[in-house]
Amino acid sequence: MNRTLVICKPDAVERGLVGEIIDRLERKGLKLVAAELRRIDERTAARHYAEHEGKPFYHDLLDFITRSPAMLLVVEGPEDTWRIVRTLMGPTDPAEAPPGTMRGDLGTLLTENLVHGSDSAASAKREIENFFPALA
Ligand code: 3AN
Repeated sequence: MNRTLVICKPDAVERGLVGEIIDRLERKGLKLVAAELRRIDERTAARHYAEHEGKPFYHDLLDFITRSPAMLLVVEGPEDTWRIVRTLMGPTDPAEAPPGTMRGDLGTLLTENLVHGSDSAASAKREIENFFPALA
């Protein structure tokens, strides 16, 4: 089996969409192996978004992801589960996300796009270690 990290971001928790997001993951056939509502601390957020350090939106991104609790999930499925989750999420920009995807159905803003999913097997491993060291 194969695992990936999903974050229902603060906007999803604030809007009451966590159930909807988990429902879609579960109906697809993925299994929850960890779930925690947690306000992400600055250091964990900085490690998570290290690839964006120096970009113009970096500080807003950290402020957003740490502003209120997020629902952190580890989900399990077949090979390349990260790819299955990314397909369910849709593209980063909700304006380009097709209907049927989480971002296409539920969001309008690039800066508050509801969910994060690891973008490779290597990212999944690193991100699970960052948020759930006991699972690594
Ligand atoms: P994804 O969340 O699809 O993996 P990333 O990792 O490229 O996308 O971007 C992480 C987050 O950074 C996005 N969810 C978005 O909120 C923000 N972001 C990415 N690109 C931009 C941009 N050009 N302007 C503002 N925010 C951005």
